[in-house]
Amino acid sequence: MVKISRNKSFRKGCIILIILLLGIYIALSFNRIKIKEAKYPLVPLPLKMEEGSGEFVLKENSNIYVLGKDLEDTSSLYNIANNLKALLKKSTGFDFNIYKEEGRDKNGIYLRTTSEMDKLSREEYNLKVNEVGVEIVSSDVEGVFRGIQTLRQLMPKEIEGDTVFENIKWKIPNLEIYDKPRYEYRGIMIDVARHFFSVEEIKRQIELASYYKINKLHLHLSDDQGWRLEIKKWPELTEIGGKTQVGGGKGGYYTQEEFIEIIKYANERYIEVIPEFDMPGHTNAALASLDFLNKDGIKKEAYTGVEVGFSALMCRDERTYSFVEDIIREVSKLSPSKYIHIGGDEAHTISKEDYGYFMGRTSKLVEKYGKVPIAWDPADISNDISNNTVIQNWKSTASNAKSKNMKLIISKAERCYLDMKYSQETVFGSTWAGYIPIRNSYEWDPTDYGSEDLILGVEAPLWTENITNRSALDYMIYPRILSYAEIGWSDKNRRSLEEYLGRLSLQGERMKELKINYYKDEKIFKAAN
Ligand code: TNX
Repeated sequence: MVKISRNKSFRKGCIILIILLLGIYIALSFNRIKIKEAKYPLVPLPLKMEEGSGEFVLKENSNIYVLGKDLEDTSSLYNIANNLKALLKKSTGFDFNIYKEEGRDKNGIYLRTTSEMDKLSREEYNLKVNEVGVEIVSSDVEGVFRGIQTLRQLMPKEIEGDTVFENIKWKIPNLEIYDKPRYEYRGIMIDVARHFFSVEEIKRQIELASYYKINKLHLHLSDDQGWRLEIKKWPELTEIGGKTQVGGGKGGYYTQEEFIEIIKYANERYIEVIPEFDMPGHTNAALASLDFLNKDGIKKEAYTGVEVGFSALMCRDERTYSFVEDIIREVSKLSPSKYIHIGGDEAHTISKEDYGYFMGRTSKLVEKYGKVPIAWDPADISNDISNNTVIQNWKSTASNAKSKNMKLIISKAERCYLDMKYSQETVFGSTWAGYIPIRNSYEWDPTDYGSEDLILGVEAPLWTENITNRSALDYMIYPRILSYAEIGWSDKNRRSLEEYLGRLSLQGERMKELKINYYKDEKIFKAAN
């Protein structure tokens, strides 16, 4: 008897143990990141790719050929060819000639635009590689530029280095790629208000982002802690508001000339710079610079903390609107972008009615100067806001925007905020929207948050309350921006985490050559460490 019951409880024990082990195994394998090895490091993933056999080898006697559908295109192609030549020279040591002539089946790289593709989108391109050479063709120079980034990623990783490598065969596999983006808006935002970043820092980020086909740079140019763009009509904004930042450092601002320099540099890389002035909240820097913006006519103290939501413009005072119009007038002249971002977030001390009224008037002022307004949610709750305003959706369900058929930029904090930590170990950033490890930055789709027809694209914002230098900027942006670049560009049905991580792991070697201080998640970047 005793023996039998012992046996029984032994068996019971075994079953419980097996169930327990199985549970642990399932839990572990669910959390384990699976990586499928990749052949090419292409990010974002192109729409179609057909591999051939053999390769083209770029040699000292190769050339670059450019031919546009008109003279203007030929000269723009010549400019991007010049940048390509400079890039190739650093690592190959070759000093290529650039010829403005047909380059089909000639030894080298042939860049061209054609009117036969006119009906296609500006960014759509074809890239062909055979034994003789490479050809990139598009309806627009912009598409050729996107194709060049693909070409760079097909070359040996050393091509991104800045010293000459002697013994490398500069080969490109024979293949054909046909590619175009899913969304027209694929952005990154840098908050230069909480901490200021120099023209050189911003240019570097532009250059790096363009490698991944990002096409918008949104600059958050004003907040409680700083005003960062010179406004000729109101020099106090930068003389006073430009001289602070979080923690009380020296701050800084862009002169109008410097701002134009950034725009030009970005445009040469087919990135549109979108200026934002955050209003009616997040305005302490303006309130500290100009007395007439204050109810009591007295300038506020400079603010260098990190609280949000306390400051406000007077929403029923005409002096506010003439000030807002001054800003919009000057900026619309300076900035070639289609858009002006007017903020609209966290105006916690303003009544819903006043807030709605402000967003209505300000959105229409933007339109008066020929621009399309962008505003953060909850600007869509305003009854008066122009329906052409694009809502940047970071927090709410944007249900008003959706019912009014307003376009959306998806920037959900829990998915897209580059200032969220990767994990508990991350030293910079914050956690209010949770941790965003690489997996979470990739495994989602914009249509989780709205219907495809309303979505203009994706943007990843980097808020800089505690991001103070280049190395921290790099660390928070890279490699997560590659996820957003791919989500914005590539076909939803062809994306999978496992496959992406294989390509990302190869990108680690490239980011190393590019001297990016990226977050080297050791589960993904074994080889590069
Ligand atoms: C919310 S996102 C803000 C910013 C902060 C950020 C910090 C948004 C429109 N407003 O003012 O910098 O959180 O993550």
